[in-house]
Amino acid sequence: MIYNIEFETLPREALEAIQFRRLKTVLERAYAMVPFYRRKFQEAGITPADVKTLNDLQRLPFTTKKDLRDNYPFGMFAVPMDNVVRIHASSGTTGQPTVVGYTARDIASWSELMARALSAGGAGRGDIIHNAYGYGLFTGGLGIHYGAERLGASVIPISGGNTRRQVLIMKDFGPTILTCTPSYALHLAEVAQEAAIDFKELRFRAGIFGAEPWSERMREEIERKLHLSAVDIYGLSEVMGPGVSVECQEAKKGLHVFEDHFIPEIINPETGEVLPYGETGELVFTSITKEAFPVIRYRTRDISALNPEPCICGRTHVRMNRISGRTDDMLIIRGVNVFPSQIESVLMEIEEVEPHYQLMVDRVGNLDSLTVMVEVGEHAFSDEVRILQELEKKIAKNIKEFLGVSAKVKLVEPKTIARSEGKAQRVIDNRKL
Ligand code: DLL
Repeated sequence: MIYNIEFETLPREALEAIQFRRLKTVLERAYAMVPFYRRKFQEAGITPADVKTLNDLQRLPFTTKKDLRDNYPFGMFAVPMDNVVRIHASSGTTGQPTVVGYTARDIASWSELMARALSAGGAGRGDIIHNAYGYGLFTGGLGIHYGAERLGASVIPISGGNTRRQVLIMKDFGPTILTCTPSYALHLAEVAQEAAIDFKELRFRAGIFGAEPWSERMREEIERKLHLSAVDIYGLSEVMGPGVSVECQEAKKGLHVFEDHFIPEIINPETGEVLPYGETGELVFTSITKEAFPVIRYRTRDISALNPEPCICGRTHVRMNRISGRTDDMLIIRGVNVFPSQIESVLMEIEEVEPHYQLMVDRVGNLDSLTVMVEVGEHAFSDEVRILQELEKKIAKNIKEFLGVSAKVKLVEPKTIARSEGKAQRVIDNRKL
């Protein structure tokens, strides 16, 4: 169901008129209120008044994660602190977290966009949403929560962790929609099985999964194990949180970007050049409604492509492809570029292995080595050593064939790779230590 039929199905021309008007307002606010933006614009020799069409957006400078860090904690806020009603922060794997703020109106827009996203994922009034995204500084828990309430659904604010208890609550409360990271969804399936709870007998109809990369094969696996229909939801704290884009249940082919609130661009990460629709590159977002923390041409480092083709669901907003990696999670193994998602795709083709894996990169002498650790199913693990060794060889051969990189494959026992309650840690890069 389309939650906001008027805005989600706007014809392109009307949508662009709204985008332009909102863009002008946000540029003026950022220029007037945030010293960083004023300085950046002045260095580029441009003022908000010079932006006369949507295309002029391309003349504005980019904003990077480093810029946000340099202004830690509140330097990028565009409203006085007494208008800020909420603060979140992205954990970040290295260095300082990025701090973001929201006015009451920002929270209202975010709730609306999350209501749209949940609705696109199949939720509605009368649904019970089991929300296992973490509550706290992370935007996942509260973002989904406010959207669920706006939608008029019932939300169980279970947060992450205490997985045993979660599966009991699933059995007793009968939730119909599951929201969590895809890796946690698989973990829930495992723990349910241990507790002799069959997902087939639960009431789940749909799941709205995101916050970390996952593949099409991972979707199939989740749908099969959890007996629900899974869609992908994307977002990032700097731009808002979850609900920047989402797949629709009708097509499940690319994520609709809520373009009346965010303008997406794809750029060549090396040159900064804007790429046409269909080409793959780094996603860049400009927020055009946020008051407290506007971002202008924010470089996400996420890799995707934009697809303007009309969608069978009726939404007119452009779709982005599922994120295929990050410009900074690309591993360069002896000169070959490899994304963890590509390895995941190769692994998921192999029937005997489970969707739990970890990549370890080491440097021995001057040479990089990649070890792929992947779990095998209970059933396969009881096989003879010789059979397991052959399986390792087969996986290594496929990785070499599809990605051009040699990897050492290590099959590990079921349930030995650490499970995460939020985002899974897929790569351990010992080269940096
Ligand atoms: O992960 C917001 C979120 C919460 C999205 C719940 C979806 C559901 P951050 O912690 O700031 O925010 O992390 C943002 O996570 O730049 C991507 O690299 C990655 N990411 C988020 N969603 C997806 C997705 C939240 N669907 C960073 N597919 C982003 C792939 C994703 N990567």
